[in-house]
Amino acid sequence: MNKTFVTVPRDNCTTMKQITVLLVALAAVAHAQFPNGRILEPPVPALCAQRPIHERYVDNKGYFFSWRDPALRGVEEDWLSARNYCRQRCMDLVSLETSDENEWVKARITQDKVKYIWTSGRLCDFKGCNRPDLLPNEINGWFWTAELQKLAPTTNRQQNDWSEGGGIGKPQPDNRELIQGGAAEHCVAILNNFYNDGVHWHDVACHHRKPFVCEENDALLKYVRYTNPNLRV
Ligand SMILES: [Ca+2]
Repeated sequence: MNKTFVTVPRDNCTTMKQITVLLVALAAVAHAQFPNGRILEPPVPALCAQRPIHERYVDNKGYFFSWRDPALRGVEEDWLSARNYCRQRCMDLVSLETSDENEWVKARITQDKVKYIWTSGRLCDFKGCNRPDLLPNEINGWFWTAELQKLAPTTNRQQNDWSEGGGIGKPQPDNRELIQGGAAEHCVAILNNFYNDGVHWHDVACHHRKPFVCEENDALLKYVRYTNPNLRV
């Protein structure tokens, strides 16, 4: 059965006003997330027009698997760089909002024998994340950044795909690296049986480098089509 991995229905924004609001919101999120000067990149129309699509899902949305691109074979990126690669091409890191989409992506990771990938999942850990519905943060603060869509609470194990194992034998998200004196694990990766725990979601420190999966982003595509009416995007 296809389960939904988010807490509220997907927002199908259709007007340019809404898209503009979304882009402004994304920019604000970027500013808040990356005080070290790195930014969330805007789409590049020429790159959007040439975006490479490896496969399409049942909803016809295009997906890009970084390891299948000859130029990116063996290349691993940190979470923000991976997002920016996608975003410059009117895509974003993959958001797994339903169990069907999750299984579809996981099948490709398994088939291609990829160790792990970045998704767009992230913990809301910046200004504005003290909203009551996001608390306690480690349970209710996870969201798909590409769609600004909240994940189900981590305690609802039927509505997510967090691994039941990990580096210290605890269910994910376990913030293991922080507990062991390192960085906080605030980004969501899919690990391919890395801890003999199957193919499931893990919280991982965002500075780690991994291959990644991009998914076409409706808001970015609409924005670029609207602002570049003569470009075939
Ligand atoms: Ca973890």
